Amino acid sequence: MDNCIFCKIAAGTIPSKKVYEDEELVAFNDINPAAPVHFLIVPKQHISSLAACNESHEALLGKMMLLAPRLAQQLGCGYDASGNGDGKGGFKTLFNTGPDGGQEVYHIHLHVFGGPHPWYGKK
Ligand code: DGP
Repeated sequence: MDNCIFCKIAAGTIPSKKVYEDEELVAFNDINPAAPVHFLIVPKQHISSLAACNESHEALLGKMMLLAPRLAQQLGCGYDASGNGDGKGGFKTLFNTGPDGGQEVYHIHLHVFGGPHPWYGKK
């Protein structure tokens, strides 16, 4: 999409601090971080929001979700899921959807926040 900022970031025509890229997805640091670690996982394909997804997007959405713990681990806020909520670390994931959901950029993105607990929920 011509005037979509995340399409431009995905294409590399607008700079960003990328933390991951493959043929379908890109992840980059949020320009206005709400936590010590705050990145966005974004499909290169333009999809306006979670509400615009259908069955054809299941694999892509699953890939986005599974990338979150992997990148969180790499960026120092992973969580060892072999326990039962004990141990340390962890992160929060969020899709804002639509005006009442607080969505500002209409290209679907998964927020990933990490850092000490008081930072959580500020977005
Ligand atoms: P939201 O649509 O409310 O879920 O959040 C959009 C997020 O995108 C917001 O936290 C700020 C971030 N953002 C907006 N424009 C840019 C940009 O040009 N570069 C980067 N890295 N992040 C951006």
